[in-house]
Amino acid sequence: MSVERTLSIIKPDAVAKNVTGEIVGRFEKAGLKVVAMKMLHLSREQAEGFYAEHKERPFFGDLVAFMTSGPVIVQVLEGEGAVLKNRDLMGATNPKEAEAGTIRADFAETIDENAVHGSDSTESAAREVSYFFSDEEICPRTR
Ligand code: RTP
Ligand code: MG
Repeated sequence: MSVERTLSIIKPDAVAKNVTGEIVGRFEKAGLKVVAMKMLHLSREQAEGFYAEHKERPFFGDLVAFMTSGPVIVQVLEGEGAVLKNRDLMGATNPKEAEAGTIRADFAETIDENAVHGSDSTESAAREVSYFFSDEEICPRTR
């Protein structure tokens, strides 16, 4: 497994619940390093562009409405196998099916408001990281 980068979004429900620190703590405890981080209130255009792959799905409108309902925290996480590691920490898309101890099991109740996003492959990670961050905004961790 090699050192990878992945994009994480702490979604509006988790920001509203005031659990962003606990969620970042889980990434850090698992050995992922934050190399970029910012808070944003996504515009409709930003949310639609980000989730463009889902634009034909029945839930697309609700997803965009939710993602623009309040601020989010977008982060680039770096580490060995970061993409899969983050997906494991997040748990299943539907919190009711998420394994105990995962972020979605602990902080989310519904599939529509499920606390976090994480890139699902290194290819999506590259696209998603550059969707939110310029090269100058990413800070390589030297220690
Ligand atoms: P994400 O992209 O947010 O990390 O979530 P994911 O990979 O686990 O799930 P994905 O299939 O990419 O879906 C993106 C988001 O759309 C909402 N969704 N709703 N009602 C539904 O059946 C449904 N399916 C997906 C979820 O909020 C999901 O995170
Ligand atoms: Mg996805």
